[in-house]
Amino acid sequence: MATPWWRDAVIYQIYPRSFADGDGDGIGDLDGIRHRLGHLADLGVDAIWMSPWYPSPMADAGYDVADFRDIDPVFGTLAGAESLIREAHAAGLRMIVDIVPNHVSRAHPWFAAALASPDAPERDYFWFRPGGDTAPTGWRSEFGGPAWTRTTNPDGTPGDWYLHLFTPEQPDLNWDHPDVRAEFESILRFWFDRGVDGIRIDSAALLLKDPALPEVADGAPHPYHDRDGVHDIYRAWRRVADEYPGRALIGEVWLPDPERFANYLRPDELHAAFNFDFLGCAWDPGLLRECIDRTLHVHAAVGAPATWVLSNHDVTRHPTRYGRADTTFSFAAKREGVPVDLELGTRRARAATLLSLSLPGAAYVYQGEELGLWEHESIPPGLRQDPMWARSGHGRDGCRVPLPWHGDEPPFGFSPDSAAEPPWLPQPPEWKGLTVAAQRGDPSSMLELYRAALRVRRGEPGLHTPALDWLPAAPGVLAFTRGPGFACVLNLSAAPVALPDHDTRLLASSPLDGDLVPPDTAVWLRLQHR
Ligand code: TEU
Repeated sequence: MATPWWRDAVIYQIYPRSFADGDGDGIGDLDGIRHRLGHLADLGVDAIWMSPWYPSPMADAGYDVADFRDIDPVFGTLAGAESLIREAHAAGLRMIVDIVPNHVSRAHPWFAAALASPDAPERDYFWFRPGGDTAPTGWRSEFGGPAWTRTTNPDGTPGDWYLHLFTPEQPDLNWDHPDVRAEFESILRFWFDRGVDGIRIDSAALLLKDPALPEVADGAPHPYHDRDGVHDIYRAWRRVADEYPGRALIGEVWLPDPERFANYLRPDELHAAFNFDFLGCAWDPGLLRECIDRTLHVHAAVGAPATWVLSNHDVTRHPTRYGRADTTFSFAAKREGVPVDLELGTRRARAATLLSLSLPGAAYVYQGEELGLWEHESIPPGLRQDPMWARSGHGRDGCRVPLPWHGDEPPFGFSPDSAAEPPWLPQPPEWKGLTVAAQRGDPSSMLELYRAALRVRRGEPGLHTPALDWLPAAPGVLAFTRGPGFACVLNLSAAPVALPDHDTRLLASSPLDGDLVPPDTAVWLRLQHR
């Protein structure tokens, strides 16, 4: 039996606003992606995860969806998306679309109808509650600030409150309502019928709320995080996905408890989920080893593939994280302007690439990661777009800056030369040396490291099995085999270490010093057949 693709694919995340701009309005679009599909095929990834491309007022960069069955005109058309799916398939790339079930946009017809009259039946699709001058609960938005907003009735009088765990422009849906469940199963079929290979499920653990609306209290079941009933929803989604052979459901599940996380990956629920435990882990040998072992143990318990992710459109890019004293990531601790050694961070990012691409399971590449892009933290306040920044003082714009393709100055080929508008977020001029054109063919570049690693991974049988065996190693060194002939050695110590016996060096994240592996360097080896 061939291993299902989603068990060990390398999935490239496209953030459509920032990948490539085809029509010169400064915002990425489907034509831009179409023209750059060759970059992905050449890179050697297996699939694309497309962040939301649906009609949206863009209050949260598309994660505020007004219509799940169409494409926002700033990106293109539905017909354009359908042909892009076909073109991606023709290029050997699977396509994963992003579904946002926890909330919709204020512009969604359901919410517009709900606001039109206090007695509108659509109100039951949301969490409207009467209330005096105080909100129904003290719940906080994930972006900071209150999670409730009071409406104004058509006659101008203060109206009911409605719940939004993110921005007020993203009212939460009431997943206790059968129409809501039916609607999303129909949306899944809509995209599966158009050939998509997978669905990324946004904020998957937030869908159900305790109808009694209790306050969040320690020791008590959380009123809207990871409620047991959410699993009935994903069992139903799995039944839909199973109607379409070879499709996968991939959850965005931010949950610190590994066992509760694994519940989402039981055989009759989601196929996979993002491993934020690994993403947030410190660049530390002991902690990384524990994280890897914990990940493999938790996933094996439910028969799900592990996944390895270093960056995405919500977190500080890892070359920046790894260049700081605190190399971990959490939304709570996220800060800008903390001193960073980018040379060190990039060196560690190169080693982390070889680590994540040689661990058992699937791996993710966030656009720009293959270029070694770092977090742009000096975007002028006036140009900031992220609602999280507006509500909490720390935002995500810095990891969402349009990609540099070629040239010596912004817009670095992100837009056609005739572009009428600058990129929607400013690119740092220092990215001059990080363009695709500048890196292509340069053996020392991050791009060529990714291309080489993905080429080796594709052809290395050991990397397509669940096997991983730790090798004895010096303090501060992680070393493991994947099958009989392949090993990865990662030196996280402060001193060079000797390579274990081996037959061939396949790839190193940074130049070796003879037979010594310098600090913050990973090496892939072919072992002598034992
Ligand atoms: O992000 C979810 C997110 O931001 C997490 O903080 C989550 O809210 C929390 O940990 C609860 O589990 C997703 C998207 O990736 C992000 O871009 C969107 O802004 C957000 O959902 C709202 O759709």
